[in-house]
Amino acid sequence: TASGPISVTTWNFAEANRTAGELLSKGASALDAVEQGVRVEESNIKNQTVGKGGAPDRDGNVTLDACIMAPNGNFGSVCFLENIEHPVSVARKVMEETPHNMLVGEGAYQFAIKQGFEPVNLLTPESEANWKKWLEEKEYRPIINIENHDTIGMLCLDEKGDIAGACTTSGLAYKMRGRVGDSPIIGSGLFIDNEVGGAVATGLGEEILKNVSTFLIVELMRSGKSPQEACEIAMDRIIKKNPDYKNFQVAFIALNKKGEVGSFCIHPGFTYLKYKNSENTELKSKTYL
Ligand code: SD4
Repeated sequence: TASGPISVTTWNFAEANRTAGELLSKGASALDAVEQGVRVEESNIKNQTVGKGGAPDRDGNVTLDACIMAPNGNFGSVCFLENIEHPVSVARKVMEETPHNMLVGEGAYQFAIKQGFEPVNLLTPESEANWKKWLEEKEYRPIINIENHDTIGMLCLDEKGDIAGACTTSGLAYKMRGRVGDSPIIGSGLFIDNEVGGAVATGLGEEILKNVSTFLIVELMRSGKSPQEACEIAMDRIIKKNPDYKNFQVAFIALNKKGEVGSFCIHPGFTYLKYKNSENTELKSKTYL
């Protein structure tokens, strides 16, 4: 590609983005880079919104959602997956080793075990203690608190100019059992089109799902909008549809095939990372409020 390889990631997941960026500079494919990159956060037990250490649902079960999308338009996705540390890699296996593209719950778990993934306990003492504290009041409302919204979404453009993406999360803390958000849903949490670019979302999944936001962002880029303009127009849809927008956060990042990036969020506080030419730069998103 004219721009050279580039990796962009939601939030300040520096090690994840560097892992992907360094792989890309060594000639790795965008698909391998996004998978290896987001795996870093899936294993990071300090991150209470992804993988191991993720906050449980209100009954104390950690249930994970993830997807991965390839330059050829194929994708794999797992939802409501328990006791597996790397849902993104299970999602990739769903894409590559099955005739399907989504598996959920027990079926996804059994498939993972057959593929050689080890069962692990995802609930750490820290997230268990936080959940027990939550149980004292059991009050559920989506938390605007930006710290809660730290799903990892990553987009990579490789040396050949191909683009891929991945998104992985434990979803909203203390959600209902069985709840699935936008993150594993193609077109909502993540969308890639190798002719145009890609987009990922984080924040309140219910709002992102209603608007099929990342598909919209990619289609807007197809019709000539910059990644920044596309993110802003997609956010307008969310804001117009729900007058309660001050009470939730949504954030988008987008990358086009020229290597241009854009980002937009409702509440201040959302940052993202761009790795290019051996540099991992933290960027502040433009915000609506
Ligand atoms: C979800 N979008 O499950 C995710 C939540 C999120 O950091 O981004 N959390 O709705």
